[in-house]
Amino acid sequence: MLKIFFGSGILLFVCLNCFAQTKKPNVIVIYADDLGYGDLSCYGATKLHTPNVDQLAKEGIRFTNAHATSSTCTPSRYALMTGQYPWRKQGTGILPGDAALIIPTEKTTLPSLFRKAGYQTGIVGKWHLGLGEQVEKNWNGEVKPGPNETGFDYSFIFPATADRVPTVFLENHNVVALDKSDPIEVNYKEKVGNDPTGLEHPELLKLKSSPGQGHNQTIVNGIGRIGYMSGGHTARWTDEELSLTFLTKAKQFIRDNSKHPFFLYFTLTEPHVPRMPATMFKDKSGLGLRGDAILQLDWTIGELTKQIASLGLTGNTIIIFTSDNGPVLDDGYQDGAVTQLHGHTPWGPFRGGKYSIFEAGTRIPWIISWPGKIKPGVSTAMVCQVDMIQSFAHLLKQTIPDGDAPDSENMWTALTGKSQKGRSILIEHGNVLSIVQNNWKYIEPGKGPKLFGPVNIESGIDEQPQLYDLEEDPGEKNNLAAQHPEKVRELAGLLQEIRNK
Ligand code: NG6
Ligand code: CA
Repeated sequence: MLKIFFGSGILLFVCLNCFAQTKKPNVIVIYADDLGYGDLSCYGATKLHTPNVDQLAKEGIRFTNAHATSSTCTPSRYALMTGQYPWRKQGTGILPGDAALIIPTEKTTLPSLFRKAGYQTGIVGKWHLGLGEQVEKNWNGEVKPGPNETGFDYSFIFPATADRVPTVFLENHNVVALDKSDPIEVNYKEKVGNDPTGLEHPELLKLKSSPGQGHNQTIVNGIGRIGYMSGGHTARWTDEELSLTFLTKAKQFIRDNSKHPFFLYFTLTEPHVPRMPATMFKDKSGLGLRGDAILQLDWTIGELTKQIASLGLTGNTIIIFTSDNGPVLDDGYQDGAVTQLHGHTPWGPFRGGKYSIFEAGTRIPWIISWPGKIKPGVSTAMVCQVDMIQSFAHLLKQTIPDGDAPDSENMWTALTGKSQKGRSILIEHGNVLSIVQNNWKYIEPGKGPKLFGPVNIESGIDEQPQLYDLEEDPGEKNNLAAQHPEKVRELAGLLQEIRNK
């Protein structure tokens, strides 16, 4: 009797074990907005402490040569979703809040790949890839196509950036908490409705707009925005609650799908402008509202991981934490980011920042954790967000049809730390392109300002070719183009070849 009992117990154990082995892992991609390489203490920040993200890094792999495709948001997000370099496609630059959807609905996307593999897919947070078929759209009915038509079963988003109208959430196809008797109208060309603008009424602003940057159109919650909007008063978000709203929805999605494999794309708004964190974070960092917003981001990660643990999902959940482009201090508001920097270096050891073709434009933090499955450590492999789609296709044993995700490479062995070898070639994208191979970086010549004045960031644009040895000179201080004309020719040729593919 006892024997039979033990025998079946072992069998049960073995079966359970098989089940656990074959269970598809949940995947959460956390995408910060404008968070720099040097903004986290696990990446060397000393003026700011980010214990929750640091914990992820401690349990996972921290990449030191990871990239967004581009030094701004929309193109990087386009690449992450589609596996195509954004500079191949017109109209993938920073979008206004009323733009039409730019993600093709008939091609493989990162979420549609997961969906095909049997996952529940959701996005919570910033979208910034356009909505609807055209600019002129009715925000008061179903707004589509959007995330739900590009692979997400569930979406809770805001359309563009926190500094652009409409300042509302959409859940699936509809604006949340909209009073139909107060319809929303959005216009990026001329003023609509009677709400005051920052230009006419600067005295109403609780966060001062920076001169010459254009954040002085419709005022919502005492903050001047880009673009004009009227109506939708009950639907307008409260900036201090933005992040908590996203966290709550993300946690809800995880809870609702805890018995089913899920893919969650959690796109945070921090530390993008306007930085207006919850009251409990204000003044916490000593570095102004930008630092406070990063502390809020870090707290959010802590809350999320706590919930995953409480649901018993830690060992079966892959978390990737990364950012869409490099850092910027004054991106339109006088919020203390410049005046209270106190020696903090958001760009880490790199040159440039958001908008720039220098390294700090696209070199971003990237952490992957999968407790029990991925051995913790640090990786110097060169990886790029455009590679997520092929890498996850590998994990999910899915094939991507020819022609889809054309620039994506399977980096799964690098991402899981089994190899230190990542991409051999990467194209970086600012106002011009650059190419990196074997630590050589060539920046193509271009025309434009050397300094993006209002944001005070070096553009990296030069009419002369630039060549840097990133191994010896990560700060891109010594242009070696004159010393190595053959390298310049070789990389310029290679860049041209890839561009014409
Ligand atoms: C810029 C905005 C900036 C920010 C950025 C988008 C001006 C002068 N500046 O055009 O404030 O909104 O677009 O940031 O309008 S991103 O991270 O979404 O790319
Ligand atoms: Ca961004």
